[in-house]
Amino acid sequence: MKILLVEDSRAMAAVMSVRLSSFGYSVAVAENGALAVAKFADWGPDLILMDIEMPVMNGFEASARIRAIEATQDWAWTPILFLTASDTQENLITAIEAGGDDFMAKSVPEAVLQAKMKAMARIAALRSRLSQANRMLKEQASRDGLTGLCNRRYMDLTLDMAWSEAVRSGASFALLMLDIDHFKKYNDHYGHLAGDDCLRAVAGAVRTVVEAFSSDGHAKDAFAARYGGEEFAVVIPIASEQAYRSIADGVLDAVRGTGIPHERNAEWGIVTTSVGGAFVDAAGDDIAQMFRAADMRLYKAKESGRNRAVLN
Ligand code: GH3
Ligand code: MG
Ligand code: MG
Ligand code: MG
Repeated sequence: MKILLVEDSRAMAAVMSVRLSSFGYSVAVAENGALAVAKFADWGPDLILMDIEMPVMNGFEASARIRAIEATQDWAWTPILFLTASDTQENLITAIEAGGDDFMAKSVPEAVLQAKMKAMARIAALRSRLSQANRMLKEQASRDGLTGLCNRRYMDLTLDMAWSEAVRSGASFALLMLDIDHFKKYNDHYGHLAGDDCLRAVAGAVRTVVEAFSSDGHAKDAFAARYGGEEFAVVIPIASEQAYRSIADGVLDAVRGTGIPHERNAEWGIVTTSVGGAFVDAAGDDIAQMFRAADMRLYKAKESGRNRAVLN
C-alpha cells in the first residue's frame, strides 16, 4: 500500500514515516497541502494521512482539491484520514464534512495505528481489484470478441459524439464501409473456422492501416469497427479528402496484401474487399445521410466488379 503522509512538522513526519514503513508500506511525505495535491496527482497513493494545520495550503483545502481531481475520473476515491491533535467528536465531524473518511489522533497507540492501516490496506486491495475489473469490462464492452476491433456499440456511441463535435466546429468528416467479397462462398469452400481466421486477418489489416494514419496525424481520431458480419466501418473525423482517399486505397491494398487464397473469388483468386465511402467538407446533414451514401457506393463497387472503392 502506498501512503501519502502530509505533515508540516518534520519531527512528526519522521516518526510517522518510520512507523508506517515498519509495517511494510511505502510512504511519501509532503510538507504542505499544495505539495500533497501535486504528489497525489503523480504518485497515485492508496491512502492519504493528512495533517490539518499547515503553511501554504491547509489539509481541508488540499482534500477538496484532491476530491475535485477524483471527480473527473471514474470510480476514483482515495481514503483520506485526517491527523488531529486530539480525537474529539468535533474533529471527526469536521473531518468527514471536509471530504475525509476518518481521522486519527497523532498520538494514536502503535497497535491502533497498525490495525487501522490493515483495514485501509484491505480497502485499497479491493479498490484496485474493482478498478481493474471495471477497466476490463469497459474494454470488453467496446471490443468485438472475434476480431478485437471496436464493436458496433462502441462505434455508435463514439460516432454520435464525433459527429456532433464536427457539426459544432464545421469540421470535415468521412466514413468508409467495407465488405469482404464473396465471403459466403469463402465459408462454403473453406469452412466457417477458416472464415473466422480470414475475418481476423482482414480486421488486422484494416486496423493497421487506420492506426498508421491516426498515429502520423493525417487522421488523428480515425478508428475502425466491425460493423456486423463481414462488414467493417472506418470513421474518420476531421480528415482531409486526401486522407479519406488514401485510407480507402490503403485498406484495399492491405487486405490484398494478406494474400489469403480465395479460389471462389474467381477474378482475383485471393480475399478482397469492396469499399463505399462518403466525405463532407463540413459536417451538417444527418449522419444517416453519410451511411446511405457510403452504402450506395459500396453497392456500386460490388456491381462494378468488387475489389475496389467507390468514393464519390
Ligand atoms: P458480396 O461479395 O456481395 O459481399 O458477397 P458475400 O458472400 O460476401 O455477401 P453475403 O452478405 O451474402 O455473405 C456474407 C457472409 O458472411 C454470410 C455469413 O455466413 C458470413 N459471416 C458473417 N459473419 C461471420 C462470422 O463471424 N464468421 C464467419 N465465418 N462468417 C461470417
Ligand atoms: Mg501541522
Ligand atoms: Mg455483407
Ligand atoms: Mg460480402
